[in-house]
Amino acid sequence: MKNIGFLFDLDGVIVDTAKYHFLAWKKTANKLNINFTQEHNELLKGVSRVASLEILLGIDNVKISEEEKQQILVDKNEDYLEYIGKMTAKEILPGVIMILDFLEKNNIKYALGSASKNAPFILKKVGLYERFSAIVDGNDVSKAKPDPEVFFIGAKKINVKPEKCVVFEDAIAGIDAANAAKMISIGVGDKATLNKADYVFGSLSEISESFMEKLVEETLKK
Ligand code: B16
Ligand code: MG
Repeated sequence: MKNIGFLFDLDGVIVDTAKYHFLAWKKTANKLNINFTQEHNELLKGVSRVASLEILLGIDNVKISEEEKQQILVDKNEDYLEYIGKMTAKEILPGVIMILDFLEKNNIKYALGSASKNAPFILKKVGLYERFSAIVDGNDVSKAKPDPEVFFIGAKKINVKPEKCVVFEDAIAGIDAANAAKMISIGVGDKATLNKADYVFGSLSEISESFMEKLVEETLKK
C-alpha cells in the first residue's frame, strides 16, 4: 500500500442524494407552510440534518418548540429513507467507478467522509460499501464541515498522514475543510463556486487516468 489516501464526500460526489433530501424537506416545508425552493436546497448541501432544519425554518422565520423539531427530524428522515431505500448501482455518478478502480489497481487506500448519518446505508444500496476501507459519517463527527474533523478522522482510519490525502468534495464547506486539513482539494461542480479548491471538475467523468497519475505523484512528493 502507498502511504497516501483519498477521501470522498458522498452526496454530490459518489451519488446525487440532494434530490431526495429536497423531496423530503419539501414535504416538511409544506406542513409548516414554508415556501421551500430548489435554490434553498442548495444551501443544505453538505450541511448536517439539524443545521438543515434551522436553515429551513429561517426561510420564513418560523419558530417551533424543541420537541416539534425532534419530531420533524425523525419524520423527515423516514421520508428520506423511503427514497434512498430504492437506490441502486445505477445512481453511482459517472467517473466514480473509474477512479475507485484506479486507486485499487495502484494500491491506494480510500475512505468516505460525509456529513450524512445515512452514509453506510446509501453505500450498501448502491453496492459500494465493501469497497471503502473506512467510512466516516455524521455519527462520527462532533464538528461539521468547514471544520476539518471529518477528514482528519478519515485519514486516521486509513492510517495516512492528513497532508498525504486528497479530498473530493462538492460543497464549499467541504473544500474549506480539506484546505484547513492541508489536504489536496478537488472540487466537483461549479468552477466559480468552488474556486478555493486546488482543482475543479464539472463531474468526476472529466477526470482522466493521466490526471490521477499526476495527482498521485504530487501527493507522494508532499
Ligand atoms: P442525513 P454529504 C450531506 O451529505 C448532504 O449533502 C446534506 O444535504 C445532508 O443534510 C447531510 O448529508 C446530512 O444527511 O440527514 O442523511 O444525516 O454531502 O456530506 O455526503
Ligand atoms: Mg456533498
